Amino acid sequence: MSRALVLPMVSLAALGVAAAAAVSCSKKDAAAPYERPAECALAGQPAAGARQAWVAMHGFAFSPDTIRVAAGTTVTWVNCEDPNIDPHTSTASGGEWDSGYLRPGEKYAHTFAGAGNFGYSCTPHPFMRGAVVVQ
Ligand SMILES: [Cu+2]
Repeated sequence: MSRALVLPMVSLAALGVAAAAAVSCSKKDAAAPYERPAECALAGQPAAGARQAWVAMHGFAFSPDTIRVAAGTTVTWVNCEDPNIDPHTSTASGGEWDSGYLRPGEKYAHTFAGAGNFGYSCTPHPFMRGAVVVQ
């Protein structure tokens, strides 16, 4: 924390100002260090028989962009971007699910009960496209 923020923190009102400043400041000044979710390392095609799968949102892309799962699998999207990157969504083209905005570090899970080929994209970045193939 910078020296300039120490004095205003003596009053509760100034604490609120300091908190607001922390939200918008750069990584090195953030109060708590950002930790990339552990699930980012799990993104990929699930092993046979798995009922959990993870898709990373990273570099303005879904990884893997097409994931193949068995019916009954829960797919979790996790935003693995650096903390200063805009939020992403996982939004089904057919309306089956919509994560809403996921900030870096946030997750959204959807369970696929039946077979199908489900395309999806990121609402604010329509060039981010993916598919879940449920067999
Ligand atoms: Cu996006």
